[in-house]
Amino acid sequence: MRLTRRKFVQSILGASAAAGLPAVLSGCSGSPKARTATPASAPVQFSSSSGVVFPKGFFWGTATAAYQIEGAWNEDGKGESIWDRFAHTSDKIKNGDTGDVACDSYHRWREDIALMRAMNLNSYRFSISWPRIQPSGSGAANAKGVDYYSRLVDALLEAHIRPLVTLYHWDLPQALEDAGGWTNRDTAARFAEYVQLVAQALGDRVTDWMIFNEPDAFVDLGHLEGTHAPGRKSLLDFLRATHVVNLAQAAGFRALKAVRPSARVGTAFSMSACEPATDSEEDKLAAERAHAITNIWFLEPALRGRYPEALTFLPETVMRIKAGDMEKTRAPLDFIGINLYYRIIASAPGALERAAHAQEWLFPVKMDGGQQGPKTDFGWEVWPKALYDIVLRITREYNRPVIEITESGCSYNDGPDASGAIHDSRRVAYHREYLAALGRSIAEGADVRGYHAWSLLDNFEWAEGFSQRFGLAYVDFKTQKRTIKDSGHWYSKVAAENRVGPGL
Ligand code: IFM
Repeated sequence: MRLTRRKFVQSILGASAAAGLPAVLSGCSGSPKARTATPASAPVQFSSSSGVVFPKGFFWGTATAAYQIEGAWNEDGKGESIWDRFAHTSDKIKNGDTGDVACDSYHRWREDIALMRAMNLNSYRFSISWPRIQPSGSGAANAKGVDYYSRLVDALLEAHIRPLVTLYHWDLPQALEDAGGWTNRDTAARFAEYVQLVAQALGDRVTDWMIFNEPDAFVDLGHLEGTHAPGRKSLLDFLRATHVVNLAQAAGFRALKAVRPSARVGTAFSMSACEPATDSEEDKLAAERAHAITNIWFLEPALRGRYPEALTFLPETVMRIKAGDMEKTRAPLDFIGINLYYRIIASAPGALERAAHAQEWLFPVKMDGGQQGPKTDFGWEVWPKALYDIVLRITREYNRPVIEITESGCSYNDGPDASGAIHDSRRVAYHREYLAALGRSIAEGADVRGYHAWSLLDNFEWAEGFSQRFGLAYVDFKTQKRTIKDSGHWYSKVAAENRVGPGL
């Protein structure tokens, strides 16, 4: 996810250009962690010393995803997903980890709600596993799967926690992948049918929905880089899946609204502020192209019925765009979900690189991570200003939409000390500084309604298995014991007081 266009760029510029892109940029694709001697704590870019108060009714939440926490991979009639298949294939996931049990939240969801209550949270973003509802991707709903989510929703509402439901967080039914997956146009129709079933089952209680989580990530990592399920490595598949997913996003939107016209529907887009490496015109153009491919590749089709202007050279026939399709990709989202972790530094490739690949289809941009801020244990730069920049850019360019921060967080692998406490002060600093940056963007006019820390629990981090801990609560994966970390205790005060700043 994010910074994941490495292979796309590589395919176009060729291997020599891509050699300039450090592996660490492939984010959750399982890249090596570059621990550097940068400062240990989050940089203070926006002072919170006088206090940053959030708007009344602000949503304080955490986010999770079904495959990353539920486990119970083959219980109660659930079908196989592409992630089950991928994780069960050798050498795909670090240490051979799988999501078969994960955090066992399928059985321990009551404990997880208790954690959120203890943290004073009023919003919970979780995803629904499509193959739990439709084991083979079509046909009638599996009653036991529906019951699980129905009970979860009821218990959340009873705890005064808003359910914010993601309809697809990467676990496609394997049967649909066998029929071509996201490169097959029919998958968009199957997806709309699934959305309709879920809306009928939960729409009387769930009011806020997200169609997709990070479409750019699952399309890129799963179809071009091959580091995520279903593990394809093809530029053609990447382009074709892009278009089918854009059609599915709008088809899902319409299906939901048809069942529940008053539902509020968005998508969680992964975004990064894209900065030019220098002031040169070439690097500025590269930054615009990086923005187009990273941030609005799935947003422009929804809101404006087109692919981003900076990428107008895309071949329609290769993407299998049919006449009238771009009208079909339109979905007037009620809000924009932003998942943001870091920034991108974009630059134009040198003349030599360009000359060497002049015959290729040119997409001249190199993307690197910033190097000034401290790094998380995943090797991602901590750069709060990225959140401020992207929130204000989206606010300016999309007519001040309603925004929710649907994810932000950091992986630090601090474990319990002798007394069992987890002192993850770097995570506290991360969220404090990102929230201060967010507060400033709100003060400057952005309409931001909520912030969801990734994640409630340490969980299955895709190709990284259990090696990257993002949770506000620590999970002992042997016993499944949950312990709220210092960051979770801190976040509970932030949520209760609706502010960061002095003493917080
Ligand atoms: O764990 C992922 C999540 O599934 C999607 N957004 C980023 C997180 C951290 O990599």
